Order: sequence, then structure tokens, then C-alpha cells
Amino acid sequence: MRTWTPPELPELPGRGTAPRLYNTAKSRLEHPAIPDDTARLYVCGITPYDATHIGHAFTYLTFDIMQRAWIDAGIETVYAQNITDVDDPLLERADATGVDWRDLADEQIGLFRSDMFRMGMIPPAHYVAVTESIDEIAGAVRGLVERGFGYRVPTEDAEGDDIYFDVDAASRESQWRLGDVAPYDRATMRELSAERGGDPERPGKRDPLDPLLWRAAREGEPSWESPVGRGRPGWHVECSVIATRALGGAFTVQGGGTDLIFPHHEFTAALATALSGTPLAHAYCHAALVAYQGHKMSKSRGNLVFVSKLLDSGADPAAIRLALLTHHYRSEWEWFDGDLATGTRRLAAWREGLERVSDDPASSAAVLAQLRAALANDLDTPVMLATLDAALDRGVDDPELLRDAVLSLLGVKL
Ligand code: 5CA
Ligand code: ZN
Repeated sequence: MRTWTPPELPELPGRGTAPRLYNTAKSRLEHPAIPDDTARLYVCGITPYDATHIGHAFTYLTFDIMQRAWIDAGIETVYAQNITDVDDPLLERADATGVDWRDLADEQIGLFRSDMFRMGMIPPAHYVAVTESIDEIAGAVRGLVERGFGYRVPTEDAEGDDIYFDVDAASRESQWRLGDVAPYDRATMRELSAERGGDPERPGKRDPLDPLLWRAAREGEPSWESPVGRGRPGWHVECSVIATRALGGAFTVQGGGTDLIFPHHEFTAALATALSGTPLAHAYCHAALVAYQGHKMSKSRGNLVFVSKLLDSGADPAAIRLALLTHHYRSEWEWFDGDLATGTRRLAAWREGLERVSDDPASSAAVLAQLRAALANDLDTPVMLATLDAALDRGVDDPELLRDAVLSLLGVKL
């Protein structure tokens, strides 16, 4: 899929260090392996309807900042992202609004692309829609069945069978174990599975947690002919296939919001490992969920604040970035309508600070070193913002250097 024009990334003198990151799978901070000095990052992309809300923006900004940290440390990055452009909630929305699901997806992908461009996000090198990858995904489902990790469940409302992943077989016969990614007990997993697209109650499954690999064609639903029957892919196998085709196995970071830890990232890892014998990623990093009006900002609840609406009403993208970067990516927080004004005030103060003539200016080189240290410490953007507040309040000796540093490391144009 077409992406968007990359932002300007000025080169800075010297070098940062590769960031220490919190790996959900290990529940600890670590430096994920970066073989060949190339960090490979996969971030789960949107299901294209109701995009782009502030929660989405916070997640994509987290991984934009992660890449800026790697780039500043002299590490090459390869970034891949998918688009879940055929999925139950998208189809339901298209039905409910009388729009063709493809038109809804296209329109929303266009809107997301324009939001990402306006927000100055680094675009993925591989931007792949599920509908562009059906053959490869169906091939992977066939491979899983052939290896004894997939089984058929008869359907009442379709001609063919649905196909499920056998969690127990994979736990016994592959390198993956249930819980390798998600630090939850089984009861929690079962609850989350029911909440997040799984079907623990479905009769005929070997284990309630077994996730869908292939859904046989139903009347009125999109479907494709394939070696595993006519139908469409399940969610997790889509990301396993798109990620490993773009980045290979054992890539650096698999990312997304914390709502994807289970079942999605647990099972994308399981399926990729069962298929290839190689773990999916070294680290699994997650952005905390943004709330609004007391609840997680979510399409299903409808409590959404759209980036495009803020931008169209005149918000400076740099002010939106600052409003988001006030929060560390691992702290849950709630968006308040006054947050944009706070970001706008900070941006104005920084712009003024760059012009300030001071007889005791802060050293821009020293500030850059502090910014790099905070960035390397699990992307500590609140500390970076506080550092800049103090320095720009005082005035700096080399405004050009600081302007470049803020643009390069935070994507904030002063
Ligand atoms: N298409 C799937 C991933 S394969 C999906 O989750 N799509 S999504 O449109 O629902 O979300 C896109 C990304 O935004 C995901 O990484 C998700 O974890 C993240 N996200 C969704 N809601 C929020 C929120 N309220 N706060 C932070 N991140 C969120
Ligand atoms: Zn995904």
C-alpha cells in the first residue's frame, strides 16, 4: 500500500544510545537484540474505520519515537505495519451504514495516511493490507494444518469448515508455550479472549482459547478461494504472515497497544513460531491505552477524539504531539479537552524560548545529552519535555542545534 511522505529528520552531532525498552513478554526493561545494526519493527496497524483517534495516535507516536531513538543511535530501522482491512467490526460498520466494506476501508486508509503525514510520523517501509496477502495467509494456514497445529471445526451456516489453531499441540510440539508473551493466568486469558475477538464458547473446539485461523465463507461476507477452502483469514495469522514476510523471523520489536497483548500478540507469536521454528520477535512493546470520558477510547464505545478534526480546526500538529508526549508511553491516561490548549501553550513557550537572549544561557549540547539520556531510558518523553521546559525558559546558547534536536528526536517543529 502507498504510505506517506517521510518527515524531515535533521542529523545531530554525536550519537545517542540504543534505548532500553520494557519487554512485556519478560516483564522487564532490556536492550532487545539488534542484529546487523538494523532494528526491525512491526506495529499492528488499524482496522480501517473510525480512524485516527487520539488512542491510535498515541500508539503510533510511541513507535515513531522508538525509531527516532534508534536512528539517532546510528541504527538502521526497517518498519512494517499492516492494515486489517477485512474484519468483523469493519464489515458490521459497512453493513450498518450501507457502504461497501471496500469503500469504507479505502476512505479510512486515506484518512489515516493523511493524519500520519500531518502528524509527522515516520512511514513504514512495508505497509501491507490483509487483502493484498490472502494467498500467503491461506498458505500459512495450510502449513499449520499440515504440521498438525490446525484442525477443522464443522459449521452449521457455511459449506466448508472453520479452521482453528491447536494451542495444546503447539505448546507440546513447537518452541512456543502459552504465556510466552502475555503475562496473564489462564482465567484472565479466557476473559480477554471473549472480549477481544476470540470465541471461547464455540462448540467443537479442543480448547476454548484456540484461535480462529480460517473462517469458511458465509452468505453476504467477503471470501476468497484458497487451498484451505473458500473463506477469509482469522486475525492473528494475518499479522504473523505480514510481519514475517516483511521482516523475517526473530525481529527486534513487535508493537501495538496493551489491548493487543492477549490474545493477539500471544497468538501471532505462537503461529509464527509453529510455522517457522523461529520466535517472532525479541521484544514485545506496548503503549498504554488512552481513555476519554472515563473509559478506554474505543470504536465500540464511540468515545472518540479524532486527530483529523483537531487538525482541521486549526491545531498545530506539534501541539498535539506535545499533548501526547507529556505522558510516558507505559502510563495509562485520559485525554481532556483542555490538553490541546496545554500543548499549544507549551509549544508557544518553547518557540519564544528559542528566541530568548539570555546572559546565562543553557548549553544546547548539554541539553541534547540530557534528551538522549532520557530517550534511551525507555523513551522517557515526560523527562525530555521537562528538560526542554527548563532550558528554554532560561534561553540556550545554540538555538539552531536545539531546534534540530527537538525536530529529530521528538518530531516537534519549533
Ligand atoms: N487492526 C488491529 C491490529 S492488527 C487493531 O487493533 N486495530 S485498531 O484500529 O483497533 O487499533 C490500532 C492500534 O491502536 C492498535 O495498536 C491498538 O492497540 C491501538 N489502540 C486502539 N485503541 C487505543 C487506545 N484507546 N489507546 C492507545 N492505543 C490504542
Ligand atoms: Zn496485528
